[in-house]
Amino acid sequence: MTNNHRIDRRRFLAGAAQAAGLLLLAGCDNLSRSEWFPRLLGGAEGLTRRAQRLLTSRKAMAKEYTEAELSPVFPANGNNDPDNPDYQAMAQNGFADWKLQIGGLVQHPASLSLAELRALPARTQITRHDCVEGWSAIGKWKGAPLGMLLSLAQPLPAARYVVFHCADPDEDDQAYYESLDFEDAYHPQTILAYELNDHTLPVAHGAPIRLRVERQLGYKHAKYVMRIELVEGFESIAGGKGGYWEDQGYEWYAGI
Ligand SMILES: Nc1nc2c(c(=O)[nH]1)N[C@H]1C(S)=C(S)[C@@H](COP(=O)(O)O)O[C@H]1N2
Ligand SMILES: [Mo]
Repeated sequence: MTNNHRIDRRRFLAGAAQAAGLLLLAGCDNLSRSEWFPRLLGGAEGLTRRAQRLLTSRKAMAKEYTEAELSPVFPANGNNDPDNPDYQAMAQNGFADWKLQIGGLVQHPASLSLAELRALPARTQITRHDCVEGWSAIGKWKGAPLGMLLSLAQPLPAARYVVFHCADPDEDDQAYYESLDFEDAYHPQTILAYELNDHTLPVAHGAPIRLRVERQLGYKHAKYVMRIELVEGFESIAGGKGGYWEDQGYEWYAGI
């Protein structure tokens, strides 16, 4: 790691103390954006009723549940133990050497250890996970709000999507990846979770961190996130459709 990179990281972390304030700033961004939402909806000449519902519902919070409603068992699905020697070595070591990279179209690229992520203000939420394969489970997730990390990294004006690169390759060595637009990336319930049901996130569920994006289907919730990249478009990444399953024909916006 270059010295420059270290300095960047220190500056990045110094900002963490102001994270709550920055979150408010991010909120303001959303507010100013929400100024044109009502106008858009008010003069909805070109908009169908269905499109209006889509716009308004994307602002909504996903339902949250109580401890009493937690599923007795939360199934693990998809890859549950990445076939990747680098990942296996980090897991052996309790992810002490793991670092989350944040880069691409940002002012302040950063790399954060698990301890550093855990030191940031956290959000805890009990939500229902819905997999397209036909099962659901209610779990309690704790993690760092993605919006806060993005505010610290400061996306450049050209950035439009947040891409999550994962550790697990499939049989054809195709890496799992996912992407969100800023609407979902800055949503308060979008977090990088490092705990499930009050325990350190197990490998089967995406250790050391996995995305929770609560108003979308299971496959959007990238596990084993290694690197976050801000991009203008995702056409040039893998199959070009913005995600591992999207490249095989699934919807990019998998709203529930
Ligand atoms: N990296 C990675 N993320 C992934 C998957 C995967 O195979 N690899 N599967 C997805 C699917 S289809 C679902 S339903 C959820 C399952 O999360 P869980 O194992 O915690 O239940 O993870 C999603 N994220
Ligand atoms: Mo799924």
